[in-house]
Amino acid sequence: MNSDANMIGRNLRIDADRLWNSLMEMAKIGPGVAGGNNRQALTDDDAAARRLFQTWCEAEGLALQTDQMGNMFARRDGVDNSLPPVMVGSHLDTQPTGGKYDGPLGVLAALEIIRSLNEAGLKTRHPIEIVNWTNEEGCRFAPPMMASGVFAGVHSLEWAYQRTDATGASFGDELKRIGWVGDEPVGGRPVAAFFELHIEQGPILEDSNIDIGVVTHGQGLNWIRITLTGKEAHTGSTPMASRVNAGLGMAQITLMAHQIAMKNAPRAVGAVGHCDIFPNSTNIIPGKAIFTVDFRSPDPEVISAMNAELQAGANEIAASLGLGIEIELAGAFDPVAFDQACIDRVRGAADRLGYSRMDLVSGAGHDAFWMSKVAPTAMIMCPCVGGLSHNEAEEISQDWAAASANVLFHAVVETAGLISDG
Ligand code: HGY
Ligand code: MN
Ligand code: MN
Repeated sequence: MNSDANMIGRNLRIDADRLWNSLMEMAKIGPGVAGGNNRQALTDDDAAARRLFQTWCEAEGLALQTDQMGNMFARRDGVDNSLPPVMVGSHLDTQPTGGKYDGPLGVLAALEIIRSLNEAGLKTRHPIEIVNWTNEEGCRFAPPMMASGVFAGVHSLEWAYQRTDATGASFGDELKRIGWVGDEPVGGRPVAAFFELHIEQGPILEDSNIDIGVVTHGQGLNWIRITLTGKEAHTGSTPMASRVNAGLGMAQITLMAHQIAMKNAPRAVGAVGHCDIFPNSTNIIPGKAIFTVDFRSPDPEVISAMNAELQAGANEIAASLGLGIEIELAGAFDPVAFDQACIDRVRGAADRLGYSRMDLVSGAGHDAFWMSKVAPTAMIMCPCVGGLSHNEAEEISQDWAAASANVLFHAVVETAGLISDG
């Protein structure tokens, strides 16, 4: 920030109560059954959340544009609109048993920045765009961070439209059904920088009693989807030796995936979170099992070695049980290193505001991972209670939300260039 702007910038703070109230208001849409949220991508609840976000943006005089993946861009003009925008945002879709803050904190803190700039009557040199990325979670339509992936040129629009959920509904059809297919092309335009605020979703910040996570890197991921085909038969009258049990194969491969992750810990993690078994009847030997192994590591070589070991072991298990096997890479992204200049702005903002900070590697994937391919990008994290996330009991404190939103505020306006003449 220049010296005058620094005077103004130094006193910039968001309105903590207004941010918290917006978070609680958004959390009313797509409630879970235990205090969290079930607002999965492209459901009617996702559509309702989009409409509420649109209403709030329009109340701040922002111009809303939507692209063909349903990504929403709410724009506040700068003094020089020939300059590329500084983008700031996250996602509003949640897991089926998600929390209130995973995603919405990043979108609504961005909105709070605009509300605070409007209140202060301040302008920026660059335009600022708040972003709501479609389908970050990837739980209904794999892979995760799908729409930011199309924006960054990692996936094609056609490929994304063809992805289907467990019922066979396609992404493209569902986006049309909820009425959020925008006119704008996806990506392919200059972005000055992208910042994302997100809860840590792990225990490090809280255990260290640190306010701000300065995310320098993010670990990579492989989602390996396995389909096993056996033979449905009676669980009572079929001799053990002649069973072709897809459920047994899934259990053995799930255990093997865990053992591979344990062998590579702490440099890697792994689990099976998704599994469907058919016909899922107590007295029928499962004829089919579809499940997904989630492997992650900051080291891409570790991920590919784990993947190779899993595939070799899974084929052996399938052969020993007489099962058919198909293996698909349902999601993948490499480890990411964020932009040093953006990271330095986050560090400087935390120091200027007097918050404690520490560098972090993100365990979870985020839209910022793909945005780092097309723009200078950095992430800010705040602690979460017990490090818990992807659980309806996910919780943060209002102070954590306010502190991290203030750091985001300063990093964004420093990048956008605050104009001191208001
Ligand atoms: O899976 C992830 O890391 C993110 O929550 N989509
Ligand atoms: Mn998230
Ligand atoms: Mn999530």
